[in-house]
Amino acid sequence: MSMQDVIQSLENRYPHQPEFIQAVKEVASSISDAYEANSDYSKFKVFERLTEPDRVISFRVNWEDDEGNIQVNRGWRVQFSNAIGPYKGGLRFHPTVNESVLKFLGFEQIFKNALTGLPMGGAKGGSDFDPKGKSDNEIRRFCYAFIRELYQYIGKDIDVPAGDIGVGGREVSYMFAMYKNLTHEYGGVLTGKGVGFGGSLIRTEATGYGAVYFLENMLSAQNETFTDKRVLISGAGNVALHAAEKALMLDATVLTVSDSQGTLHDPAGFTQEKIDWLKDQKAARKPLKDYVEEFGGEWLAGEKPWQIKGDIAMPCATQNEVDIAEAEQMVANGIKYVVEGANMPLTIAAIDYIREQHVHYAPGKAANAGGVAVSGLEMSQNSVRQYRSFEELDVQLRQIMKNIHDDAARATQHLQAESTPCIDYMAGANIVGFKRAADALVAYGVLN
Ligand code: NDP
Ligand code: 2IT
Repeated sequence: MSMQDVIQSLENRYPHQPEFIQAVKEVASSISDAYEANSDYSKFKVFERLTEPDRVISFRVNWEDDEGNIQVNRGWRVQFSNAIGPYKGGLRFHPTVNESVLKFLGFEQIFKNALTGLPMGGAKGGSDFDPKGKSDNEIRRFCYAFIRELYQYIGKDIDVPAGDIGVGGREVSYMFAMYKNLTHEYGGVLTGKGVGFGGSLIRTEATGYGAVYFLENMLSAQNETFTDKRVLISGAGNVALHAAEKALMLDATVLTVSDSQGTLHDPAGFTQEKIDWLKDQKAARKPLKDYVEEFGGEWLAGEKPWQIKGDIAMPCATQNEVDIAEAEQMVANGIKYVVEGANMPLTIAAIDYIREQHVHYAPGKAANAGGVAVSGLEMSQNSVRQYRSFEELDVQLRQIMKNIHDDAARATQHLQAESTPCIDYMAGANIVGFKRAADALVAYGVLN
């Protein structure tokens, strides 16, 4: 079957999984030459195998709310591929979670994890549970109930979950506690645990910091620096606020963050004090717009950040948050670099448009791989039962992001068009990630 036939059969089989089909098409669009260059790939049906998860585990989660009512949610774990290491990827708790979203995320995770150079396969999981408006006790009871269902399918050498939207250190620690309680095993199993009982330093910061380290390499490839660059960030969660913090540390000016309610624009730029305030405000689940009373700036209710003029855009909220109209707005407002902190934040039409406009573009699977990379370092620290220092891990994270940048750039060097200064990181990341997983499948023969 050709890659096109595989996609057609996926579309026939999964007509209700648009996000998953979108992610497959995006990868397919850049790997066809690499695929055809190695006849083993079609002989061993590598594309067909990598686009069907090893398994999807779905389950019901019963939990009790503060009023004593029984609540019922759905939970999933998509174990996509363990070709190059144990299944690895985050858990998302958000009302929009469904099988399509988790399959797209699990599929992307295969290539992202391969890009880190660490031995990790791809997976994703989560629930349609909405943490918003829930008490701390309800969150704890939900996390316990979720892992009570999932624990039998995961393990430190089998499948290692972590956080994602709606799941941070607190939730991971509750789930780790329940896993430990049920299995009597202190092996690590989830990453992003609290520091002091197995968690790694810099895991919290790693995705946002890593995305900015990736950007640092993109800028230097164009002989540019962060100085005088205006950065627009969407999202105000873990990834967004740590991206803002690192961009500030490297001398950029960060003008916006946002959430599902609107955009916060501070023309004076965020300082560390302001970012610390934002972290506290989000942790307390209080509104972003209170910032204006504290520090000034403007609150744009219901708006996204792309109406503001800037040089660099970092979408760090969620999938498909930037469509073609917003991509046009970015270009019209002077954006020259788009770096995806979120997973698949741009629609295919938006990606096509900014690339046509010669905007430097880094796809999420390359730019946001810092989080899972440090998860990989947490796994190795857990295995040897030792901790590494913040400074040591920061150096490693920065080096991993440089390696991903350089590997992706090298993979497409021979295709570099003279008409554009842009490096094709999208094709590069897809080709490098795909080959690493595909070569393992060829070596295994018929098995996974
Ligand atoms: P958080 O839960 O910490 O923050 C999510 C942020 O995005 C919040 O500001 C939230 O706003 C906003 N958001 C979420 N969903 C929507 C939506 N449907 N519409 C508008 N805004 C939305 O999550 P993270 O920062 O961890 O994750 C952000 C992105 O980064 C995701 O795409 C995730 O997959 C990706 N990512 C995360 C990694 C990690 O290590 N955490 C690693 C690699 C990628 P509000 O609070 O109003 O809901
Ligand atoms: O999308 C991602 O890479 C994550 N949410 C982090 C996964 C992980 O296992 O650390």
